[in-house]
Amino acid sequence: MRDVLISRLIVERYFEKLRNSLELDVAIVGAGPSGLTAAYELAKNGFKVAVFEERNTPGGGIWGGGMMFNEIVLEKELENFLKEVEIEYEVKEDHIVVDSVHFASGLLYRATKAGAIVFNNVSVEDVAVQNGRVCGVVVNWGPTVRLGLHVDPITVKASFVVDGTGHPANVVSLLAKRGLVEMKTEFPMDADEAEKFVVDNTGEIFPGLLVSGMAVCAVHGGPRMGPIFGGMILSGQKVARIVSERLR
Ligand code: 48F
Repeated sequence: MRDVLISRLIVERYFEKLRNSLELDVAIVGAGPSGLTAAYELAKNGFKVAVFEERNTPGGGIWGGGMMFNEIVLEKELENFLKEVEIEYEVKEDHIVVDSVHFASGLLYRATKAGAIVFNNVSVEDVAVQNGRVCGVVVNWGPTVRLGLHVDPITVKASFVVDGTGHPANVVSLLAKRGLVEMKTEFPMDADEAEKFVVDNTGEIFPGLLVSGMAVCAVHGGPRMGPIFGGMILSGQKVARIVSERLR
């Protein structure tokens, strides 16, 4: 019966992938633009990296563009990056405009092709902390967490963890509610300020835990922004650079 062969192929490959990912250089939480960019850069440089995404569809806020008009805008300085990852774009009025479906799928393709493993439907519900340092992520099925089922999670070891969970900064908030870090709140919309703020404040917030993308604004009290994504890419690149230097 071929159905059983199909099941076996899936189960064997998935569990091999999972077993090989139980000890990572970097665990990235959230497959939004900053997390995927960081995953791409780190995997490209030979680090063992996995992205944990609680939803079925990795890509975070990219797909919907602005108010579901599925186009996004980036700063012109991102042209070289888009060329490198072979994403098609148009330059208009000194900005880059990209089809958001093309952008999300292109980024995902590049990150996974470089060797990053994306575990979708897997939620990070806690972090592991030992000797005052974050040393892994505590994971469970996304639907299990959403339904509040009483099922214990499993732990994945990582030399560094990146909170790329966007506006709620879900990983940092786990430490904030225990009083281990201080967390501010996101400020009202200001795209001019926000892009720079995100990049400037991307970095380590607690030993072993770094923050990238919109989570930076929630953690450090920066303004929100609309469907302009240059800051997300630059933040993902910066977090990858910091982690790479520390791992070397
Ligand atoms: O929000 P998101 O796209 O993160 P980002 O990289 O980019 C922000 C922009 O999309 C946009 C913006 C900038 O222009 O304002 O919002 O900062 O993606 C975050 C991803 O993290 C997942 C969530 O489902 C989303 O796909 N996520 C959130 N919490 C968890 C998680 C969790 N606890 N475990 C796993 N994934």
